[in-house]
Amino acid sequence: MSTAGKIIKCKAAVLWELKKPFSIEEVEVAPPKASEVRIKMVATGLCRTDDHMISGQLALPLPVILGHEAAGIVESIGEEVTTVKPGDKVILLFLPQCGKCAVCNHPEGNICLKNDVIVPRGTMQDGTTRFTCRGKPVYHFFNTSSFSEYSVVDETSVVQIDPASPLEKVCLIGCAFSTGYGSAVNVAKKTQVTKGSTCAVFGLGGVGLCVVMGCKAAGAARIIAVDPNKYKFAKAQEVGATECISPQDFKKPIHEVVKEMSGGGVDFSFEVVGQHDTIVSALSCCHKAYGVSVIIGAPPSSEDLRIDPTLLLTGRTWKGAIFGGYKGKDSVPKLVADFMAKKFPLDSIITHVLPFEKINEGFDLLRSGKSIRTILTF
Ligand code: PAD
Ligand code: ZN
Ligand code: ZN
Repeated sequence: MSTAGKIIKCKAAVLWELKKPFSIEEVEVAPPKASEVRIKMVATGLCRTDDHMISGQLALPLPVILGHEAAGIVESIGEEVTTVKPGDKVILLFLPQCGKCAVCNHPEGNICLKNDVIVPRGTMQDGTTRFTCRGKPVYHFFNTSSFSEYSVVDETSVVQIDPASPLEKVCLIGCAFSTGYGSAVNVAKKTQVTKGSTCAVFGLGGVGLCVVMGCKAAGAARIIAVDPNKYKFAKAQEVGATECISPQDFKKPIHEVVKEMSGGGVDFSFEVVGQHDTIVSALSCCHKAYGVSVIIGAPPSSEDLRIDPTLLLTGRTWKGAIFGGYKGKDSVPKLVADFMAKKFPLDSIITHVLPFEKINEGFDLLRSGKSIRTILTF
């Protein structure tokens, strides 16, 4: 490869300030260090988590290159890299799997201790960045930074996938699909949705719709979908929701409505919005004796949530999951294989495909509730 070992100049969407549009800039992308991989991006999805970063709901250092739901092709690798090689089709992993830490070595759990998600530093493992723009270092995001034509990630944050897979679709396995689907079928055995159960899903964005798919795949008999934006209902029904309701259509609190609909409380509930009120509603609407509620939406950081402990005392289980509980290096290639075997659809949640330069338009669509997932292609 002629670019290996050299700085690559390319276009990236840089966020200089919170709550401002991205500016498309020329950036310099340094070659990968020993345990790193440089990737030519092919497709990236726009996720609400990126938007939480833009709005400041989650904290991170600036200027930054966001983006974490992506697929691309390996351009070059550092000398210690063994699991991918130039030319491989890959998915980026916003949750790494180092294979060495206590979490990676435990059968449950996926928050590898090498992650840059819980308290983002915005750097590579060695504390430095590979991006420069206008002479200034630019921070990484979740060790993925896919809103750039080229990005450098640690080897633990990338995995090879089937060379036949369509990258502009399977990029969704890098976040929305795995997060939503895995939350239903995989988030620890105890909370796995059971056959014939009743589920409630709060929030029908790209992630919430994949929770609906997961509930259906696990054999749920009823899936009650909740969202104030009724535009989302048709898609929810298409992927398996049996009833769709808007909180705005009822005078009483939505958890009371769901409890009544399910004869005392649902077996499983999922919060896929990222707000405190919906986190509490989701917990409250699951059955007081055996209900399980899973938090998926990313709530505002460093704010306390108050709940009545009686909600748990009576027997409810309250859980959370990032990336659907999947260990990325192990699971993502299998999920891509399942997609190739037509075990689940991804087309249903892709409503828009735009060229990378139209990234600000893509986020406007997300914020106005007019899109489910927008894919940017490079
Ligand atoms: P999205 O914005 O596409 O979807 C959110 C949906 O919630 C929209 O359809 C809204 O209309 C709906 N909504 C808003 N208010 C309410 C309400 N009061 N009741 C019910 N629904 C409501 O986002 P997304 O699907 O990309 O992401 C959803 C959340 O999940 C978001 O907080 C994101 O940061 C988080 C997320 N978490 C993980 C993880 O690993 N845990 C991964 C990806 C995204
Ligand atoms: Zn995401
Ligand atoms: Zn690890």
